[in-house]
Amino acid sequence: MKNKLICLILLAFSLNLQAENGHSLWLRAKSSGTVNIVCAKSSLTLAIAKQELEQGWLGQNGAKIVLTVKKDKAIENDGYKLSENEIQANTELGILYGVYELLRRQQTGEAIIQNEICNPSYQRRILNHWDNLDGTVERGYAGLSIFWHDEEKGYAVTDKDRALWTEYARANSSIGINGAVLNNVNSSKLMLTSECLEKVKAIAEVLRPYGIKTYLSVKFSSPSLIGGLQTSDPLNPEVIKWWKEKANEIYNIIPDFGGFLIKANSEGQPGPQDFGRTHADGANMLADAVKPFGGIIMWRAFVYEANSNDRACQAYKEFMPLDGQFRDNVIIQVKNGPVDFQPREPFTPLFGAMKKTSVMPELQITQEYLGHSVQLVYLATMWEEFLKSDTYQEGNGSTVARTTDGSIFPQKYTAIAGVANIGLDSNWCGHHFAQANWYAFGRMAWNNQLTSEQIADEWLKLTFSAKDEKTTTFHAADWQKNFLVPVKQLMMESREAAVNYSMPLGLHHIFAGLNNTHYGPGPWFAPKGIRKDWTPAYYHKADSLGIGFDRTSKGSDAVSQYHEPLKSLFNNVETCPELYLLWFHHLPWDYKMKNGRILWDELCYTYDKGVNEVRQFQKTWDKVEPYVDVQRFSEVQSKLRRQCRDAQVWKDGCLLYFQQFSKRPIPFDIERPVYDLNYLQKTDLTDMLK
Ligand code: GCW
Repeated sequence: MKNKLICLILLAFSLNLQAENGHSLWLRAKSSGTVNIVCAKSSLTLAIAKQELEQGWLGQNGAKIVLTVKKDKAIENDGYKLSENEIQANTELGILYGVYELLRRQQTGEAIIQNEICNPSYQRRILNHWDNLDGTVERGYAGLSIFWHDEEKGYAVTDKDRALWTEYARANSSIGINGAVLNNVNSSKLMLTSECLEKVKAIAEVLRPYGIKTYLSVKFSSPSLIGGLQTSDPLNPEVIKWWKEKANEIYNIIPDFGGFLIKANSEGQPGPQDFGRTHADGANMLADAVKPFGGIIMWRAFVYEANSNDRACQAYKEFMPLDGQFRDNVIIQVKNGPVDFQPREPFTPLFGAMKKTSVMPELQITQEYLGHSVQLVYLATMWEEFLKSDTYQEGNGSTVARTTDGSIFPQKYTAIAGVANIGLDSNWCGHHFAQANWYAFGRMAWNNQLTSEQIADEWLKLTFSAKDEKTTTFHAADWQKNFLVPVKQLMMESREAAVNYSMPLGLHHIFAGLNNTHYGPGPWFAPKGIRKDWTPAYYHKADSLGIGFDRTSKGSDAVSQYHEPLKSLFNNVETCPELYLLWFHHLPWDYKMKNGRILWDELCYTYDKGVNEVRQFQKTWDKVEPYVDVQRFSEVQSKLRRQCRDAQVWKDGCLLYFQQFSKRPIPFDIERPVYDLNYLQKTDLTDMLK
């Protein structure tokens, strides 16, 4: 009996040791020896750099490392020159980035080449938090905001807050993120009140030593909403004065403040068009207010009108005529795709087309349309596809990456933004694998030529290290073969699987509409009186003749917004990549695909394939159990089970719904649906799928 008790205690103790809630992210290295750091300067940032080296050193025991802040023409911005025993940078922040890179290489085993120069692709690498001042997060699936709390706590700042922000800042800095927009683009008018700004100051103080600037989303109508003015017309002298004074007030308390992000005349938000002015009038007025302090304005191009015949055309139509009219400290922030962060879209045609205006990509890290924090979807493959898309605007090789990072156009400022997936959940992102998307965004923002595979490899090594407690007994080779290789493959296939089981062949925006969750299928959703472009039928256009959105020259002509050869390539059904087929074409159900199948059959096989892919992910994950701590293993396992149920619902819902139009059988060699369409149409899928 006594022995049994001791065993139980020991078991509980060892389980506790293995308890692993994922809070440490990819920052787990514990030094294996000492390091002798030589650094002539001292500052908060350099102190962090030294501390990181001491904590995470896996190099030679007792080795010397020199940190040198000294200008070198080859080093740009906060880049650095890396050697095994020296890091040189123009700035202290560059040293810190170099330290993180050195430690990463020590941990992953990637070679350190003598005097390698590493420069960032974008000057500003920014997270956009869609956090509301009441602590909720729009499209957040990882708990409440880490910055804002409910009214009861008001804007008070506690030590606990500061400790969490420090961890957040460290995580960002370790992957090169150097900016954070602290609040939702659907901004509260209270954001610019002095009380609220005091809190921003407190956050900025914590983020600063890690090289992270703070930015704010602002309401364009702030002068009338909180400033007591009659108007917010950007050409009105009182309004201009109000913004100048506000900028002054902000920079007085936050001298390194980054600037403003604005969602204007979009989804009901106020903007310059309310006063008969243009986006350029609005953006320039704000740009002038922050210019004396070195601030920038990120002006979003996410605009679409109710009742337009094609929402995908709108941003280009509104913004192209304004090319060249913006101040040099304005950057137009453009979502990767022309509709809205869908599982797959072609790139927004504004990239490369706006030649006299700075343009920055906006990616969505939070999985609004890709399974929230329930589904395992590694987004870096999608971002790689996007960044490497050739716009052809300045000849072959004018990729989105190169048209936005200053390689082709001489932009004064270059930037990239990612909508954050971070909340108060103990593992930060809701799903352990969603951390990989935060990580990948930072890494790609730093180096837009990195491959998604390289990043997955790094992230897995850092996050599920072969060197941690449970796996020390495994040889690295064994770990690589049985954990790294299969799990990396799972990650690499995960986004395509999500496309397959939700919106294959160019389908888009066919989500369940109930409660606006964007979770689960809803191609049928069409309540009376709703805006047409908020119903899936607007996008899939299924009818007895066929399915798909005709964006060819005979349809909405969205193709003409692309540069040749893309315009013709997309326009012609023979040459249009099948990945985008139903994005650009409305085709008959018996349209012949390249593999000889008819479109309807291909749709069925692709949905089915998606479901089977997730079933395979389950097997892969179950097999790696010996290599993963108990908690993370079972949490991921349970989420994969639900992902399978979700995928099944997607397949059944979409195929049974579209079958009403195609009037053809689901090919008999694939698994039959298991849900009734009726049932799916009546159910709130977010509840059902829980
Ligand atoms: O994708 C849509 C989202 C909205 C979001 C909007 C935007 C912040 O459904 O929740 O609002 O895009 O990007 O402005």
